Amino acid sequence: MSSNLFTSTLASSLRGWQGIAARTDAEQPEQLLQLYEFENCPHCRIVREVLTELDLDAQIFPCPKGGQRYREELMERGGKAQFPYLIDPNTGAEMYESMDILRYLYQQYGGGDVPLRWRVVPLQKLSSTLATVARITRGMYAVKSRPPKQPLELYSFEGSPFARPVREVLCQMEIPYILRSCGRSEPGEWLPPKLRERLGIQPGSQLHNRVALLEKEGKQGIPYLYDPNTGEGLFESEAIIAYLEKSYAA
Ligand SMILES: N[C@@H](CCC(=O)N[C@@H](CS)C(=O)NCC(=O)O)C(=O)O
Repeated sequence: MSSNLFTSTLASSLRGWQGIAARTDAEQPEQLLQLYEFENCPHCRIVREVLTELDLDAQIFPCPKGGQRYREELMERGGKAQFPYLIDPNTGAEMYESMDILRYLYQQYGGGDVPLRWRVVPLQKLSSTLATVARITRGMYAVKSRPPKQPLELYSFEGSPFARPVREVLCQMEIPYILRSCGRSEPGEWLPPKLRERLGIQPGSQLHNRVALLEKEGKQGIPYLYDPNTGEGLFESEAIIAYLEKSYAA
């Protein structure tokens, strides 16, 4: 196992594997939520975990430290460079503060009740900070890149050790993308994909993005990146990262 995958697995473990299970009963907004964030920010991670749990898609505007593309935009809009910042065009709500965003998302799209585990805020923040430490500077600082014309699309769930390195590279390169939430809602999805294939198990997820991915590509591997600028669709984190570097590195 590479050190990248090892520390990514460690980060997911430190979070107690939150940001994997998804509910099937949450309401879907008509217009995409918008999130200004960066990948290795402990507060942003909490919001992304809730997006996975509520099966919500979002347009991500990556704001790594030293970034030029979206930090300025947020400064103008919200008045300060603090992350995360959520915009909900469906209701006109906009806000800083991860815990306010979390409560808002549960209220608006999750039936109102905030699960008990989110009441122990200091513990949640501590373990998210430890997960950040585990990734050191990955997904933290901007690198030079060429902006795509249209945002990319990433099928991902927050706790995936394989999807995280892809999100980190998108973040560092300040590449905007539509996060297509693809958590797990069926017991069979917790089996490793290769074992699943060998046993002939098709978990039969009802989550809209997993259904769409199966229809489009014939399988449900996560992460999956689609680039509307070139028409390319790729599975496998290493192949996706190589593609991003080839296509968008300055
Ligand atoms: N209480 C806030 C704290 C947010 C916060 O401190 N975010 C850090 C990133 S982890 C930040 O915005 N730092 C400024 C920067 O990165 O420029 C929350 O929970 O959202």
